[in-house]
Amino acid sequence: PLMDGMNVVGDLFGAGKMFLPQVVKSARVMKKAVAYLRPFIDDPSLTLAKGEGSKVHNFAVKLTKEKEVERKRYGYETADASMYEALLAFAKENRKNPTDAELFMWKHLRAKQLGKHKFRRQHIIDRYIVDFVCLEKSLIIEVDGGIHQLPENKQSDAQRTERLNGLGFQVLRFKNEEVISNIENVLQQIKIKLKELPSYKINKNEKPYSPAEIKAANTKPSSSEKEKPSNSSTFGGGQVEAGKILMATVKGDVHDIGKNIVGVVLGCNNYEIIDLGVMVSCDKILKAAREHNVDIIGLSGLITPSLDEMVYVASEMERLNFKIPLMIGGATTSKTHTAVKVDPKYSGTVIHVLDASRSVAVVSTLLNEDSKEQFAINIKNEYERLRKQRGNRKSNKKYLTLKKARANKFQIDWNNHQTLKPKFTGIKVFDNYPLDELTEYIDWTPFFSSWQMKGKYPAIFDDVTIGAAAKKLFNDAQSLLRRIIDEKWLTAKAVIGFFRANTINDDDIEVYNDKGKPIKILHHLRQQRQKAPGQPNYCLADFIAPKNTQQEDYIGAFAVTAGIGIEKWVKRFEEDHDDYNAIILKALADRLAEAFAERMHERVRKEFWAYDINENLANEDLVKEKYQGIRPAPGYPACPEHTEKRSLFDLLNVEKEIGIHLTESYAMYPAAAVSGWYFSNPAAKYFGLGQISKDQVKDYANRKGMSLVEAEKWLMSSLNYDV
Ligand code: B12
Repeated sequence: PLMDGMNVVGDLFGAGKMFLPQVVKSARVMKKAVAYLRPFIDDPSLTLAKGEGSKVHNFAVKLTKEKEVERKRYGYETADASMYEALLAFAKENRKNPTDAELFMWKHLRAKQLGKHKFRRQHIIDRYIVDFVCLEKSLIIEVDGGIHQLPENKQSDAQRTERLNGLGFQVLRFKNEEVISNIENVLQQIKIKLKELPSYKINKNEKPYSPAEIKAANTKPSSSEKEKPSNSSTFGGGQVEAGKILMATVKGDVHDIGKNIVGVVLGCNNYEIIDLGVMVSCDKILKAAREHNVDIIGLSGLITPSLDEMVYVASEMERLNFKIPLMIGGATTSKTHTAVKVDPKYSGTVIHVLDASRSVAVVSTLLNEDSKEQFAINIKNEYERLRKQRGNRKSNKKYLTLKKARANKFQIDWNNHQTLKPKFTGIKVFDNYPLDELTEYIDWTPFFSSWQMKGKYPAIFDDVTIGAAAKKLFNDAQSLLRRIIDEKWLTAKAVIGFFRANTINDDDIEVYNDKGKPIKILHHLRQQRQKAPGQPNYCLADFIAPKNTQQEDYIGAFAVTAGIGIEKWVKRFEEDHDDYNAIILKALADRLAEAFAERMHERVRKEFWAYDINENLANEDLVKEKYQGIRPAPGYPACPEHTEKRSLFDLLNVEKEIGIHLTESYAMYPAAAVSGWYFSNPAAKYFGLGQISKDQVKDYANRKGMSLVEAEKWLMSSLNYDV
């Protein structure tokens, strides 16, 4: 019953009737219960007195008896007895919060308006909650939102319909838009169906009837029932049998919120998750996959360098003769990259999965004996098509040569510009920054997107569909944030620095010590897309005075973290099977790190560089970047090349001063960390580099003393050509 409960949760999520935070929260209850019962399940010798059977057995017998009593008391005629309790709360919730289309439909079905037939809404049948049902006619009406149009959800809907058909119900499905815009036609179709179907009179005084009895009472079996007998194990995300999935964040990458969310969602659908954590080498992944005999490998990655590592894992899987499917996910991954770079390396199935809500349907199809072969062929074909399309693409984008792009650089009139010296040069360390000061700088919108809840904070609370769930999540996050601060769970540290600097060779920034001796060269990249007349081709170096202007200019740098000490608390939550709070904690640490970067930048503008001492912006304006100057971070669109973090870390002595480390892929550990540059010039603005041509990549490789191949590897996501 516990796993069934998890399946219900997974199913409601799949059907778009439950949101991610509720899923993860429910999984916590289930996981704790499973952990509690595990010793009894694993060891049947844990028995009561002789002859009484195992504790588990007795528990189960008692439960069944209680359920029998309840069954009579509640009279939940159509529900699976073991699931009724678990589903009731959701059914009530759904009734309270109908979608616009459901509400509209209900207006037309309620109070026996349609041919005097009684309809119920959000009714439990077997292990499902159906939108509307006329029990007398065994007719179910489902009103589907956009999520049902996804191929993977269409499949689980089909399985659900098959199951309900198997129980003797006919199912009519309508799209939200059809209901709203063409209700007459919808009602007409329902009327026709009602006429066709025989009646089964329900007598309130009869003993409660089971789904099987309903089925028997129907004279006309459904077409799918004739073809296939119902199979009760198809419940829960639609899988025929659950499997084992290995999940890992690849070598050099530290992010795991997305991976963990996917793990919980799959866990709710009966899959066993072998989670290897973060920064996992290919060797370790493949060894564990063999040891645990897993059915699928799932890789996660957040930054560009991880893409290459995924390609490597795929080629190693091929070399070592693996056959199991490989799933690719994470912020920086894409269907195109998976099709073009990863898929050709592995003859087994490779599939990109966009988010947690799609993962269940993908996994269930990949493992379903009936569907997996065809699905694998379809995916291979689709990716082949994508590769061809990409090969044939005739881009109408025009690129300038690097020389021409440089000639069209952004010009600042340096003769009429007075650069401003910061209040100090060199570095300044903030060892234990008060977290309380950071809370008002938190941008909450990304916190909700981590949980797949789209909408801007605070307007998200008014959203008719997700508002209530968002508010609950927010309240839970606020309570945890209070504890983090009061009980000093996390330590925030920062180091900032200002250095004399001038632009050299158009695109590089030379950094000097106080005596004017060059100590570092920062390498930047220039936009190469042909721009509309009058529009420059930007490079960050344009915002620093060129050396030949004789102007003494400055650049700033920062590295902040709010994640020091987090491991202990995450571990505690995880040991307590509490993914919900573990994920909230990590997401809060990320929010605090970003808030810290925001607050530090504000202090830089007002205090440390002091070029805008009178600035007075609300948090909203800060989020909208209404301030003077910018703080681009290596990896972000203006400077997408991650290895430049090495120079930044050297200048600020980050490792030693505040303990943030760079991995081999230039990810920062602790994960809740941000680092970047400060430009103070009023003309400095954020921009996206866009794609660049080979002439620039060659030039960049030269300037950095890298091979072309290496430069192409680091710049993979920014190339306008295939390698
Ligand atoms: C929040 C955020 C942060 C936070 C926290 C990041 C984190 N913990 O994940 C902070 C502020 C700390 C941060 C820092 C940085 N960030 Co950031 N960040 C983001 C942002 C806005 C959202 C990422 C996120 O948390 N999403 C929510 C989670 C739940 O989604 P997810 O991880 O993608 O997972 C979902 C799916 O991808 C999928 N999935 C994930 N894994 C798997 C695995 C499998 C098997 C399957 C099936 C599915 C699956 O399901 C998940 C749930 O639905 C993205 C932009 C974006 N819109 O994605 C940039 C982004 C990821 N960051 C970026 C960068 C560059 C950085 C920094 C390097 C900047 C810097 N110099 O400081 C640092 C690096 C930090 C470090 N430790 O190294 C870039 C990466 C670009 C690139 N190509 O490399 C992005 C894309 C922004 C951008 N547009 O440039 N970042």
